[in-house]
Amino acid sequence: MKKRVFSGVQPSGSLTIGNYLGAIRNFARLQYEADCYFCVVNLHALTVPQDPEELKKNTLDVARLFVACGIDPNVSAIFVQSQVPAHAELSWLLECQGYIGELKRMTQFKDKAKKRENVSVGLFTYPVLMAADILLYNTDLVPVGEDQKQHLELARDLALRVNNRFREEVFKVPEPYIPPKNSGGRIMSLQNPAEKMSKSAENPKSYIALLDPPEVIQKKIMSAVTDSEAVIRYDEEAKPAVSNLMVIYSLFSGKTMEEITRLYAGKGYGQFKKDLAELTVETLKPIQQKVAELSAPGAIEEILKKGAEKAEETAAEKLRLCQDKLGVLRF
Ligand code: AQP
Repeated sequence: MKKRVFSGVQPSGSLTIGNYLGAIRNFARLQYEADCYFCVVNLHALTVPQDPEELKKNTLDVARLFVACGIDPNVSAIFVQSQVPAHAELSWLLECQGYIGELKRMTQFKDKAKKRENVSVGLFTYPVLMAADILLYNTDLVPVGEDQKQHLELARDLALRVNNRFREEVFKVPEPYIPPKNSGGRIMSLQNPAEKMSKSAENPKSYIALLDPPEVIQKKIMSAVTDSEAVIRYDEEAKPAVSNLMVIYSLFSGKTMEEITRLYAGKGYGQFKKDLAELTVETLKPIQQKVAELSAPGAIEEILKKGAEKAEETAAEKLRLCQDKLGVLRF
C-alpha cells in the first residue's frame, strides 16, 4: 500500500522561495511514491484580514504554482479547501476535543497575535482546522517547513485523544516530513536573519516571491543583509544572514557549502550575491513560464474541480466515521 501524503499552503500572499524550498519542492518529489493530496488552504488565509478579490486571485495563483513547481494533477489531487466542506465540519468536531491551554501554547499564534490590534478567533483555532485538513485523509506523512512542527504535534495529539477515547483507530496518526534547516526547512528573511521568510511580511524586500520579475529578484538579493566579515562560510550562529543565502545558493545549484566557500574564496559578497541572483532568476524562470501557460481561462479551475471531487470522496468517509463516533446524527 502506498503511503498517503497531505499538505496545504495558504493563499495569504504571493508564495516565496521559503514556501518552495521548505515544502512545495518536496510535494513534487513525493508524488510518485505516495498517494498525494495538495490543498490551497484558503480558509486559513481568512484568519487575518484579506481583500476578497486578492484572496480569490491568490487562491488560483497558488494552485497554478503547485502545477508549475512539478505537481502533476493527473497523479496528485490538487484542490481548494473551501471546495470540500468536510474540512470545516471536522474542524468543529475537533475543536470540541481540543483544549484552550494547548492552543495558547502555539508560538505562531503568539507571534502573529502580538503584531495585531484585533486578533480573530480563527487565528487562535487555526491549528485545529489544520489538524482536520490532515486527519480527514488518513494521512501518513505531512511535508511542511519547520514552522509547522508544533501544529503537526497538535494534529497528532488530537488523533491520539480521539483514538484513545474510542479504543480504536478513528484517525491515522500523521508523521511530519520536515527538511533540516540547512536543506530548506527554515529559510530566513533577507532583511533579518532572526525571522522566518514569510509571504505576508510587511517589507517585500524580506522575501523573494516565486513570481517576482528578474530585476526585482536582483534588487532584493543585492540588498539582502550580510555581515562585516566579507567571508563566505557557513556558520548559522556567527553568520546567520550569509548562511541563509548559502542555503538558498546550495539548494538552487546542488553545490555543497564547502564547494560554495571554495568558489568564493577572496571574492567578497558582491560577486556572490550577483551569482545568487542569477541562479535564482534561472531557477524560477521555468516555473514562471508554466504559470503564464496555466493562466488561460478555465485551465486551473478544471484541474481544481477534478481534485476536489477526488478529495471530497475520501474526506466524506472520514467525516461520517467521526460524526458517528461522536453521536452526531445524519440520516
Ligand atoms: N521561511 C520558510 N522556510 C521553509 N518553509 C517555509 N514555509 C513557510 N515559510 C517557510 C512552509 O511553507 C508551507 C506553506 O506555508 P503556509 O502557507 O501554510 O503558511 P506559513 O507557514 O505561515 O508560511 P508564510 O509564508 O509565513 O505565510 P504567512 O506569511 O501567511 O504566515 C508550510 O509547509 C510552511 O512550513
